[in-house]
Amino acid sequence: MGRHLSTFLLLFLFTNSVFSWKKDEFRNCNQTPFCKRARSRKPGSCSLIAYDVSISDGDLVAKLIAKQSSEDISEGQTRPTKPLVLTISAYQDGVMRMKIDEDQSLSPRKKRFEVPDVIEPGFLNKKLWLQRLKEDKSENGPMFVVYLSEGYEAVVRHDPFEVFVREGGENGKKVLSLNSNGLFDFEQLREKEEGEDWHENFRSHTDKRPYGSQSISFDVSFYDADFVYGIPEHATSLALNPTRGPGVEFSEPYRLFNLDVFEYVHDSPFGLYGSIPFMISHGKSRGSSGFFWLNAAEMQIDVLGTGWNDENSSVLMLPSDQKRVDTLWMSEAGVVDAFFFVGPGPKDVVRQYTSVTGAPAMPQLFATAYHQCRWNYRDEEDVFNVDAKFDEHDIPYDVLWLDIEHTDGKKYFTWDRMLFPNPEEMQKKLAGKGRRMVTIVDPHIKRDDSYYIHKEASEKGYYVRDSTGKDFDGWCWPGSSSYLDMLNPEIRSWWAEKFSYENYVGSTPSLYIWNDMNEPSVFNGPEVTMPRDALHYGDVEHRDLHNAYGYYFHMATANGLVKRGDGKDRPFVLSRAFFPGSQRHGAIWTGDNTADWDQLRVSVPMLLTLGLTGISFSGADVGGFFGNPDTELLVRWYQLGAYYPFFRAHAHHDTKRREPWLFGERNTEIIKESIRVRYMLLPYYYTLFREANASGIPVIRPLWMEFPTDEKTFSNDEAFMVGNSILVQGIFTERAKHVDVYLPGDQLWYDMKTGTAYKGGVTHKLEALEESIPSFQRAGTIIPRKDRSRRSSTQMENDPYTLVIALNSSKAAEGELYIDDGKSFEFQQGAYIHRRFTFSNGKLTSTNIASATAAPHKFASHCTIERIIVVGLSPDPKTALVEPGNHKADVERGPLLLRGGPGPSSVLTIRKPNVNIADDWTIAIL
Ligand code: NBV
Repeated sequence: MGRHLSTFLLLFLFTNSVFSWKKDEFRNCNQTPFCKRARSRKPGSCSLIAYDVSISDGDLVAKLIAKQSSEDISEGQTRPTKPLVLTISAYQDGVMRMKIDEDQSLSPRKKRFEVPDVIEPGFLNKKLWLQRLKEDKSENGPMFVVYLSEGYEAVVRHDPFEVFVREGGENGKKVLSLNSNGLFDFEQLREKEEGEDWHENFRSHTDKRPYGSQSISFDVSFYDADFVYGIPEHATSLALNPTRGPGVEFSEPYRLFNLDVFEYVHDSPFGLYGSIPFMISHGKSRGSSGFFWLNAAEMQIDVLGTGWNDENSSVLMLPSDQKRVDTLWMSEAGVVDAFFFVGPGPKDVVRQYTSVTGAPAMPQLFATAYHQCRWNYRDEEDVFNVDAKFDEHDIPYDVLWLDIEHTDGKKYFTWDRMLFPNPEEMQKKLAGKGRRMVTIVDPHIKRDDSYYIHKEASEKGYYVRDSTGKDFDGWCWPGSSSYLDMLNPEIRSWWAEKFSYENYVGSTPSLYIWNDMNEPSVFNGPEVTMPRDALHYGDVEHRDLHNAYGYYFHMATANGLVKRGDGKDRPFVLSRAFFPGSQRHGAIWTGDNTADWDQLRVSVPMLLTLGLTGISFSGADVGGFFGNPDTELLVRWYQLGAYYPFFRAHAHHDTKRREPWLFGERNTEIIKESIRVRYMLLPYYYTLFREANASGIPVIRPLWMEFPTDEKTFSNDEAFMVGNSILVQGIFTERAKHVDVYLPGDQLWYDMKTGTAYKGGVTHKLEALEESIPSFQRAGTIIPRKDRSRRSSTQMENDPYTLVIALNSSKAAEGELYIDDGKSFEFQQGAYIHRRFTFSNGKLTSTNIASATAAPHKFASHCTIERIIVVGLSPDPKTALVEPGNHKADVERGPLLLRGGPGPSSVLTIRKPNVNIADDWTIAIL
């Protein structure tokens, strides 16, 4: 009893300290010596020059050496530096890789850490053989130029050293550059000198720093850019605000350090749960370019506002007419392993980035539908009641989630058998309606000898070690906990085995997984995480891989789900922490947001940013995790959340219950309608998930990704595109009467509810309706839907389709539909259907666009098209002729668009053309 009480008290104390986030629990740049040093460095202070430039094994290689004379060194101005080695390689499709590391032939103190398992193996095969090295003269000595790809060259300037990509030709414009402001600095490993103290203290924690300072920093410039975007995760605007320079708002750099931040604020450069050091620029005149630094140590990035460097502008070597955005990148450790992406379109950059870090995994269809979560659904009865209520109210949902309280004492893979005596039956009962469940599996392992996971892990030596070599012991939900060393592939496969049906007792094929707290969160650790001097596989320090810890955990869990059973199903694992490449392992959500309007608003730029950086399957907790949303906020959140790629409602255990039917009949109806709209659009979403899987282009996109020359879109983060066809505008204020919606492009947009046409290129002041937020279909597009209302996506499988055609000014439109079995990997062997629908000259045509290697016969669909809605056709057609078959279908005017009201007379419906979705056919309107 006494022991339980003290455990409870300790837990209370620790969790309470987590439960009251104060800024000073986390380090700022001034308290982070490497950041402070890098930020105080003067432009032009880098004295490295590039020499011995040559081509070796198809790469450009050079040495970087300090220019100082021997007198400078003897006067003790600075330590002598050993040369660094620079390597530049080119890859297909406009990707350049640049590495800078210590010279291994000079036996550095240790090999600095390079993050393994992130680069997509196929990418390395895309290497091009650099050959043509030429030398250009410049005022400051030679510049070494290699042909990079069609229209682009890589240039290494000798003195001061600078690397840049430019458009082809001597006077080609710069696209991206590194060290143009002379801020490059690389602290090499060295032996400790007498009297030196390398310890770093923060609050009550000491980091032993056995290898001393080893940070790297440099400036990167993006040319012809109006804005830069990316580098999640921060709760802030889509276009990144400057962090330095005249009149800046943020005084801290954007921090990339995976942290469990309690009650994060909505407009801050503070680092949250995940980190992706990838930035994308965009500007009207040229388009986009991108820069990615593969490095898993703490990073801080400054966006330097115009005029940041006025007093030092003479150090710059830039043609005056070229606009640019300068940035400063600082990391605590690791090497420079950087990728330059030439674009030139935003979609090109994202494709180039995901060619390096991998394409987003194709989710199972159910995972793209609606998820119902709460901390916690208490017991089986609660689960069954919630499940039954969805049916009673005729609201579809696909997945019911169980949070940490379902376990026996926070020992993952176990069940609290008092509350969940028959987990298998419970899952089977839901599976009977085509529904799934998700349980949470966190990375902290309870140090309890009677817990099999702990017993095995400690016997096998599978835990991360503290700086003294003992198993690291930290405090988390279960009390004293250890953390598996996920850097080690052997441990990852051992972990993956834990998800087999035999090992995970009580699991069934309809159970999927949620990885929380994988930053990793350690309640009593420095900044609520693991000490940086903790040790991993191969004696890698935690500081080197901190930002990738959650990535490895997510990867191992996803592999576990792939392996279990017959290994046929695609996994579904939601993770809170992330790193480049996480898109290959599953979905991400934005963690513990709060039920307020600002957090509803910031969810849009946060998710758009994730999409730009490869993570297209992402969502924010609908309703807000902390606090009780009032009814209006909750309703608005459902209306917006229904368009998030990952659509899940979730709530903290201290909040009031908020299932969709608890807010009065009318609100239940409105929430139901927003969920149903998502279900109707599932065929469209699934097609977009496939596009993301094939090309990296995200499911939801900033407007400028679709309208790259429209400047008005560049900093719009209140609206977004779903694919290329739908624009959604959120409503982020209470009792809004009106909402301003900017509709880009020079074509029309059709209100998806009413069919009313709006001009593009104009901001429209629209009445804010209670029942829905504004959504528009772009003229010239075709959207596939399934309109019949069912309990879950599984039950829609054989339902017929509706096509919604919005015609442009040439009375033409096109769209796509992708279908597969919704669950297995067979689509990778060609078992899918991919159709293009084109409307022109009054005729709709369906053609096959599955790739030549596809084997569509392996996947058949007997679904038909039950309705075709055409918006924007003025003559009064009577009938439609379907070929082959030469049969007629009825055409009617003014039908329903989305449920909710009759459309205007420019909308017509072709009823029951009854063609098969997989076939070639035409339908002519007569
Ligand atoms: O597991 C409990 C919660 C979870 O509901 C939430 O979604 C996570 O982000 N978890 C965090 C731990 C406690 C947060 C206060």
